[in-house]
Amino acid sequence: PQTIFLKDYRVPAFLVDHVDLRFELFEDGARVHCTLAMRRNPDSDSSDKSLELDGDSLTTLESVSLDGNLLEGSAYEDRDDKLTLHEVPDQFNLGIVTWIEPQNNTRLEGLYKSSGMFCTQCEAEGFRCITYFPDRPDVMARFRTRVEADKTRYPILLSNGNDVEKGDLADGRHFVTWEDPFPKPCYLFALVAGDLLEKRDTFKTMSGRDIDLRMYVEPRNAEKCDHAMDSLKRAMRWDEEVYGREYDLDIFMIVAVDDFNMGAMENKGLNIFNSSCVLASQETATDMAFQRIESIVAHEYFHNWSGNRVTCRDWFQLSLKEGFTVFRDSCFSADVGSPTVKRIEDATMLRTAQFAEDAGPMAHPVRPESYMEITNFYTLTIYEKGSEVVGMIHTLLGPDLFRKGSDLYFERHDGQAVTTDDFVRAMEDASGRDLSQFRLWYEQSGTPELTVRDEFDDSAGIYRLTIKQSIPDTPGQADKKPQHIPFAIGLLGAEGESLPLKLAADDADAPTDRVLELTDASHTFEFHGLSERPVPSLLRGFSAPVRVFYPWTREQLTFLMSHDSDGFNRWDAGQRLAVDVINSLVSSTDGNVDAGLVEAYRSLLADSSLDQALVAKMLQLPSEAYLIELADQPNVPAIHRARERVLAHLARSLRDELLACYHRNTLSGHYEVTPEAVARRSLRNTALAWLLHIDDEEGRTLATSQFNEADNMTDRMGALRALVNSGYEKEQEQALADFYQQWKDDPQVVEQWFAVQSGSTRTGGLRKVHELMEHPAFDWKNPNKIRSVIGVFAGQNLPAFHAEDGVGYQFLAEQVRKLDDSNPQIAARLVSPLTRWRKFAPVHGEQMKSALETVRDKSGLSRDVYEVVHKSLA
Ligand code: B3K
Ligand code: ZN
Repeated sequence: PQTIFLKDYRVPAFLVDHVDLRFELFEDGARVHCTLAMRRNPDSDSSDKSLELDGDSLTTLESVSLDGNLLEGSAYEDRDDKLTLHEVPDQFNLGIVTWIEPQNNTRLEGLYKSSGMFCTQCEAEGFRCITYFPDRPDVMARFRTRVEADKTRYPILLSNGNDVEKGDLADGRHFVTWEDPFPKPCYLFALVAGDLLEKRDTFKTMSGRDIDLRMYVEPRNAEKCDHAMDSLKRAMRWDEEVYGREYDLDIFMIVAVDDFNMGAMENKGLNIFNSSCVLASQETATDMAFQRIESIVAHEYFHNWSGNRVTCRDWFQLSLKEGFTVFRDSCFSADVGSPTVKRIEDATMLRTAQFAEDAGPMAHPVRPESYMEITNFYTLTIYEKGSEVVGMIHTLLGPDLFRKGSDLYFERHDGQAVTTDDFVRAMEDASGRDLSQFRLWYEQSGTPELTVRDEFDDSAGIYRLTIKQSIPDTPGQADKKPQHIPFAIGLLGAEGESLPLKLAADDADAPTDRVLELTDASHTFEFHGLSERPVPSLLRGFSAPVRVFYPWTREQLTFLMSHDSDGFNRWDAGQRLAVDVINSLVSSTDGNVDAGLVEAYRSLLADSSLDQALVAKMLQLPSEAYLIELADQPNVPAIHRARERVLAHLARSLRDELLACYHRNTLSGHYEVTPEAVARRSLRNTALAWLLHIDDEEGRTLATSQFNEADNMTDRMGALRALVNSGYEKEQEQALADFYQQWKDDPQVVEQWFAVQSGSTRTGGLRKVHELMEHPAFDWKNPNKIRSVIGVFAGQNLPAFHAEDGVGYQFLAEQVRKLDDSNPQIAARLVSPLTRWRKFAPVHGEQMKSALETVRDKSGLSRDVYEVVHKSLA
């Protein structure tokens, strides 16, 4: 496969002003009539007379016509996924008719079928699987789409924009024509045809326009739409209030489909969602799912401005829309929920998974320089680190200047396809700040490391903080320049009070919170007027996506855990303490669990005056994945055992407190997804999980009755998970069987049932995974099922995946080889745990590597998997 480079970007030679599409949908295929109004791009310096269009997996090219005249085969060439017309005028209408087979499309890109309905996924390069087209985001056109299909099977026919015409046709068929007034790149095109139930609502915009909100779902999901609809309305209001952005079409539609490669897609006016990311009822979805749905619905809606009205010039600029939109949805979730908890969740994800990506063979900058397959670059780096980068601009500018910057960005670039640099320039122009060094965040890959040292000058009352930064080498990048890093800090006095941060002796009203700006490899800051050595609170609120090294003592961490005024850092101190305690047990089998940790958790459990949402987070021990990420040559089974020992010791020592916590947090009244209720359910389920971890009899009774009586999925799943991870085999089997019996007709619940088993380190070994894959509900064509069985096994069941004999690795490689034939995009995602082979001790690393080699050696490997495997073995 070919590598595509950012430096080779050229403006398109031809533009498309208008696209006229007519789809004839049948059971054995679809005929696509496409007419493009094209003209030479005045900004292009190419003098080439020929025209080249992209195509992929198009079964038959039926005809090509120019300005209404059918072309002879000699006038064009149809080869290697390109359609080349040898000579075209400066302006013309091009007609293309293709025949495609959506019913055989297992890649789920372009037009395909999911549970009997037709649907599309065009980002990034799926439109070329529908017809020949200049498939690149900087070609923006107005679309008119006529969809024709059998009226009984497909009563609902949807596309982007407004429906302008509909009617009946011969043979029981009908049609609807849609017109989208906004020019858009073809990756935002969408079509849906099916027998779907329609749910309606309305939204009045800030200028008083009434928007028709419609959700389309399969009839069996009728009762699962309210949460998404409410989330949508909250997101629409929030975008008006916080960014001044109003919705622009008259209709906004959401469709749920079961077979979908990712979470959702922001097609103009017609968002398509993976069912699991949009459908929810209290009986079938957990609190976590409710929150995820709210944030994804908001994310896709926010794309209407950050992505659709202003889009990307090329796919290297992907983070322009994704980083910014993730930042927007994170702020939204923080505003409607608990800001500290949201920050903890985002930082956890970043530190566990994005830092790992940055340290692995696929490391790339937020704005990559090259790729083979763009689908492989929908990564945590583009999304989450990209969001952190926008967040740092927000921190550096402050909310008012940031808003001025975003206003300028939208005004300046509305209707354009632009670059991350255009975004940063708008922020600079609106604020007057120089972000030239800051731009390195887009260009350099790798996670910056900050080493912090301090000293206290008793006689002068000065506390000195020295911060050194360095960025590790990553593939293709060495000797990096220092970056511009906002480093938020505070200092605590002996009583836990926040001390003023006087950067000069005469700094009268010094704040107790400051953002230090690091720009050089080393900085020393002096804080004056201190009577004793303070305890530093570093990188408050996780103000930058960096690693911080400071020689904390356990006393300091315990102190910060109970006194830091920054909620995030309180949590972080607890995590660092737990990491330290667990790691000290990794190498020794007879060491004791630090009593300080037990006491710290005891006071967390006892103090009901604390923010319970924060306590719920603080009680979660660092995950195995995070411990592995922190370690050099991690010994996975040893890490697992050490963490389990700490958990068991905590559970035994705190049994009474856990039982009290369980009962104190039993909720009465109807189910609500407020931060408080979520926190209480989470605390209660954590307490239960800990009790079952040590096979506590009373815990078992509580778990079985909670399982049987729960009126919501959070509690039912909490009890099921606790049982599955306990030694109570009889109860666990009964619960699993009952659960399946009750929910076997609901795919979203069956996915959770799969995941709880394949992710369990107690019962979910490889044998269990094989058993689940034989289960009638498992489906190789459905990405959610693959993720919930195979993905969860390799990503969460770490001791089993990293089993000594290497069978976990071989198993994964085998599944990737198999999946590569039907769905390369999912196969390339699935292989990722193997790509970190260099991180592990040779006994494991070599086995992982040879598993990867078996994937590499498969004949006919897709471009997707090829890129990941070859880069990992290079
Ligand atoms: N933009 C889509 C992701 C498309 C992924 C294509 N492989 C969803 C989102 O980020 O909102
Ligand atoms: Zn997005």
